[in-house]
Amino acid sequence: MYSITASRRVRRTPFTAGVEAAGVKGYTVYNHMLLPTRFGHDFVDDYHHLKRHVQVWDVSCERQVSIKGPDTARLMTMLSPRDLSRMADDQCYYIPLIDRDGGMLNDPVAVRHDANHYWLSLADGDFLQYALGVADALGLDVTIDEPEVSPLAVQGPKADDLMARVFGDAVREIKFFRYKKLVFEGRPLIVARSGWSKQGGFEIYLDDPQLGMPLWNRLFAAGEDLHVRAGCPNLIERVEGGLLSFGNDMTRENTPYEAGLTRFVNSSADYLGKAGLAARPARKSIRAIAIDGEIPPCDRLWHVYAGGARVGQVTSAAYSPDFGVNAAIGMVARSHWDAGSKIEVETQDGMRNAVVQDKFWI
Ligand code: THG
Repeated sequence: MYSITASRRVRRTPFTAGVEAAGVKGYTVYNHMLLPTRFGHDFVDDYHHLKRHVQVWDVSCERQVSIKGPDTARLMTMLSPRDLSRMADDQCYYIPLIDRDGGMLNDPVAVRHDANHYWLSLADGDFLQYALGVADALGLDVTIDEPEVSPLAVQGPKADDLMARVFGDAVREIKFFRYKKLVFEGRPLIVARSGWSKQGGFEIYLDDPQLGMPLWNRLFAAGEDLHVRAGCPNLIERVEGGLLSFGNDMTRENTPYEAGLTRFVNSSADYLGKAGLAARPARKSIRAIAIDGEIPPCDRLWHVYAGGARVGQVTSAAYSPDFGVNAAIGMVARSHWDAGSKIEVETQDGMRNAVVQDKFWI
């Protein structure tokens, strides 16, 4: 296999030294930054550990786009089809961001500091440039930049116990997609109950790179008896949970409806993509798919067929040990999107029979 070469352009993070000392086995690049993909001897090893214990994830690549200033609310309202009008100052929202045709540009977690300051915790993509363009075209009074903020996720069933040892019992009171500012070495940090797994846990938004390794080391020292390990978003677990990967499972080609994010399209405002989106009723949609037989790594788009005609695609797939099935995320045309529909998936190792599911596994 090959390795990834870091550089100024493929950025290291405040935790990279810890990640390397923990024996990282694979990296990908996300928002021009290193993102670990594996620590154990295979994905299954990382998967079982995540579901049983607690892991610390360097997700610094979830870069923040900070939008600040008197016109922040106006810009946020223009960019997303999600109703932000009732969002509280300690709240996080998962929001689709769309272009004028309703095509998805990103699906960040929005973190609200106050009415005039948000962070968009981005998925892979250069959304900052689009936001700048919109703000300048509309003459909005906002400052848009990428602050020195690096999220560190603590995920797994023992996440509450580990976090309480480092940040105090206050962490236990944080509700889902809410945050508290909790002090580490004299510095208040945003600690949210969120993260890209279904195992529960937190994300710490570290805004001082100097504290990166002290925070990393403290979590590992505090969690020895909890079997804490370095980890990373796990392909198997996130496919079981139906957590979407922007750029893989949906792209600008797709609307939020097609991406299965209809519940986050509820703004009554005249956001930029409103008319475009209304003109594009979903003819295909995200589905959980169970694939028969043995499957190779899903490192490319797999076409989906029925009766010889193309009816969709599979974009993420992995064997799930807990459910004893090849779990997959795909997009399927209306004609075959009902649960129980039989389809065929073309992998690089050949055609496989598959069945559309009514829901994801967790
Ligand atoms: N946390 C933070 N930033 C992120 C991610 C994250 N940026 C990149 C990427 N992940 C953005 N994409 C997602 C996708 C799904 C979720 C969060 C970010 C998610 N979804 C939950 C679900 O679908 O069950 C909950 C959604 C809800 O109900 O609000 O968590 O993980 N900081």
